[in-house]
Amino acid sequence: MKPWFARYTAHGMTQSCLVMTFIGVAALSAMACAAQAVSAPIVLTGADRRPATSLNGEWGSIADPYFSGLFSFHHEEKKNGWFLNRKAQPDDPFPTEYDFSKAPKLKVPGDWNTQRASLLYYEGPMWYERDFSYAAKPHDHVYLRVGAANYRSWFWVNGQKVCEHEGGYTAFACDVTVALHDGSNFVVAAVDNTRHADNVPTLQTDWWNYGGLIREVSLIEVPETFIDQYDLHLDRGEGSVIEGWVHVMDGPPGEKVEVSIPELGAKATAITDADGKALVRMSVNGLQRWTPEEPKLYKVDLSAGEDAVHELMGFRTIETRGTEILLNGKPIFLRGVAIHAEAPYRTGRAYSDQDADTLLGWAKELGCNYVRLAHYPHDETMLRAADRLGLLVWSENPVYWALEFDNPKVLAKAEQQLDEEINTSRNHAAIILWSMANETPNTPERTRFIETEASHARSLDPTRLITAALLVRTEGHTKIVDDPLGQTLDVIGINEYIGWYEGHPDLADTTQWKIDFQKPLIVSEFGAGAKAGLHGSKDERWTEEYQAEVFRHQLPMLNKIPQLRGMSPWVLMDFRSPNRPLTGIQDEFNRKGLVSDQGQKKLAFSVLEKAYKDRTIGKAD
Ligand code: GCB
Repeated sequence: MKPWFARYTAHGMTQSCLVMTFIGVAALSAMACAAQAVSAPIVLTGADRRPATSLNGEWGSIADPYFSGLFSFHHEEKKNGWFLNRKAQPDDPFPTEYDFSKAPKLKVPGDWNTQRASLLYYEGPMWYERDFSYAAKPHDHVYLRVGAANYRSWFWVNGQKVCEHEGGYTAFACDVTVALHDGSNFVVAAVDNTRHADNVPTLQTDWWNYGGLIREVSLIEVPETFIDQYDLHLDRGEGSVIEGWVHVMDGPPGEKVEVSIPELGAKATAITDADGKALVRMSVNGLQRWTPEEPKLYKVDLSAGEDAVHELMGFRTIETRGTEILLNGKPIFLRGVAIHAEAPYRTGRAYSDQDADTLLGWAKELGCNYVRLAHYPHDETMLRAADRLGLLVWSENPVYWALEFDNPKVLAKAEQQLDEEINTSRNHAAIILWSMANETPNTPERTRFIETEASHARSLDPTRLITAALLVRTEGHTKIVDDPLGQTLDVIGINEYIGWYEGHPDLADTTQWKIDFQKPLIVSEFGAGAKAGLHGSKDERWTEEYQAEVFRHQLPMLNKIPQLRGMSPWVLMDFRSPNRPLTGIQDEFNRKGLVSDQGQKKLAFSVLEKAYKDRTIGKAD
């Protein structure tokens, strides 16, 4: 995501640029692109707190593996792309070959893979179209807000290109003001989930590459100058000051911004600077801090000129001291579980409040005060639910396994997604950790890449802790945590699979740990596969008994690590992954869930629940 001062950039390429990119024509004049540039998408903080016209529902859809809707190799002069009209027009020089109104429907939000059997494995471009009516209001700006579109997406309103976006798990908003008209309108989107080596994530992951408009889509109206982003948090130093900033888009400097928390009788005013940013400091008396036990949320009103946002926020501090993690100044142990954004009971991408409540409800039942939301930013419904339920959150950038770490374009993509993740969700009290990466190979290029990413994250948000899930080395019976990346992190995350990818569960009993960093350590993954309902001996892989046995040996081992400050076993619920083909057992699901995709709790669930509830794991807090 480009900063707000660089809205008009090559990021928003024109149709011709896009075609050229697609067919790989190198000799495209940069001038030609720039001349017709559309605005780059922006991040609208707290978009879900604004009144919106939902565009969720059924969209006409056409799978287009050759991207013919955009371009035909045989008819280079073809001008009538599928984005221009709802259906081929009579004056089209080519035969009528598409009609969105007759095309099969796809539900938005929702991945396409789990909506139609023939699309389960589909990877490629998909066209979407939907009609909507709009009553024009003079002076308003209108944004098309997309919760996430995996992986690349392009949008047209009434045939006019409005924006494009890369990155499958972050929200963005496209200015559609000039493309709209009074009355009937239509929006066309092309979403392409083709994997590429230089994408983030890259070619291989251990989750399903669910494609499509996977999160909510809506229209949001704002005044001509409006609040696009803000950050309000409790000052670490002084317990009774809320500080931060509010950014006003498209306004002249000197715009007055007001922030108030009526319940506390607190109010602050500030003036925007030349960049549109107003720094806020507000004394608060009698603030009840947000904690997992009492996740107190306050209504917070922000306003600037004619614009207003009504937030719901908690306030807490997070920091480290030596090997401790301090929440509100007090040491805390993170009793957690890792979660994919996989929909319970129906599979596919999770997107609804109900999905979030079910997943996080199971985490609460386990006795968790913390969740690792793996391996990409989850949607706002999860974060709102975590704020409400009192679950601390690890939020993750999809820098997963072996990216092209020596490719500056890949770094730019990772940073763009990080910008969008942080600017969308920085006001959630639940989030305490920004995770830069998962299980990346220890090479100098990788280390430089993630160091750059980490300093970027710190410059965007110095109030939270930076982490990453590292790989561990083994020498004999000793696990060694010495990845040089550890120097950059505030909290070390490590993944290990003793008893599953490595030896028998009792190998944990004799395992020693050598950790080269005097910092808090979170075991971000351990676990074992089990098919729900498959019972047998504790030595028989894939049985619930075997999985429970892995937990029984892991927990005492982990308890001996002096600087252990949390854990998030892998994983709360079984999830689809093409890496897991074992017929009759996996059937293309990663079966390391403590709960099956159909909600059956496995034996290991109660082993972990008991340890968390009896506080036999971790230091008491
Ligand atoms: C890992 C990965 C996770 C996989 C898991 C597994 O280390 O971080 O994405 O799903 O192992 O099940 O192998």
